[in-house]
Amino acid sequence: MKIVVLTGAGISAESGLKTFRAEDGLWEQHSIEEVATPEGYERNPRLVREFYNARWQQLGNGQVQPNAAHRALAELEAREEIDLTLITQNIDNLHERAGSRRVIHMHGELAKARCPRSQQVFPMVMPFSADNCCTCCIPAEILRPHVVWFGEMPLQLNQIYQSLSECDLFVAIGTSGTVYPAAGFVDMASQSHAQTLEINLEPSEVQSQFQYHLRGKASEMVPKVAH
Ligand code: BJW
Repeated sequence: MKIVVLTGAGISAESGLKTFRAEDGLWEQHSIEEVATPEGYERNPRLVREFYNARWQQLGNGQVQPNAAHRALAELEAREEIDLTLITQNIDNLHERAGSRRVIHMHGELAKARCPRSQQVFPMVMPFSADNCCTCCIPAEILRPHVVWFGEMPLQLNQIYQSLSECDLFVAIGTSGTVYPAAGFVDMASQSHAQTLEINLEPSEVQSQFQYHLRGKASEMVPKVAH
């Protein structure tokens, strides 16, 4: 059975990471234009670096651990009869830390940095600063976070579209369905005659496009469905 799972910030919420659009979420303290666009980075790179450094610090402080939902997806991947494509919009590494081996990070990864000129990706030695430079260009460029901001192209889309066109089941977990192209995946999966299931605390913006819904916490719902 071919399953495509799309995860969003909600799956990491119970691990202690903030979602974006909750009342006390990441966007409450920052405007999207400030920290999630290439223009914002150009205007104030220091602020953007601080935003990602703070998130890195939180992730690495030992208190943030994968939860039961991350673990259930790792166990699902290990099952022989299941061909799982796990796509995450999250830049944290909680899926990998739970044991998932093949994760598509369509919006990038907090633990990596990228040369803005050559696009070469480097493992990041945190924190981000104006001193972190690439080794691929002369003169060396200041590395930017390896994340996908608004207006930029998400990563590994060809592979994602291929798996959506072939899947039997599409499951979205903990995502508000406000950001495209990810919010459009349910439509693509439906067109490929896949069954579709949304697991979320509240109805997402695209909930009407799903056949099945489970309302509740990912850490409770995902293990129930996956076992
Ligand atoms: C729980 C829970 C618990 C809580 N259990 N649930 C139409 C088509 C195509 C594109 C566009 C379009 N219209 C506009 C666009 C452009 C734009 C866009 O979508 N804008 C919207 C504002 C409308 N998109 C882009 O620019 C993208 N690029 C692009 O489109 O390129 C061109 C292209 C064209 C055509 C095809 C393909 C490409 C790029 C988008 C980049 C988004 N980047 C960010 C930042 C990443 C780095 C970082 O982390 O800092 O990605 S923004 C932010 O939003 C982040 C997230 O990945 C993303 C989605 O957020 P998510 O995960 O859904 O979080 P929340 O907070 O919104 O929701 C959490 C949910 O969990 C809630 O519903 C809770 O209820 C729930 N929850 N606790 C279960 N315990």
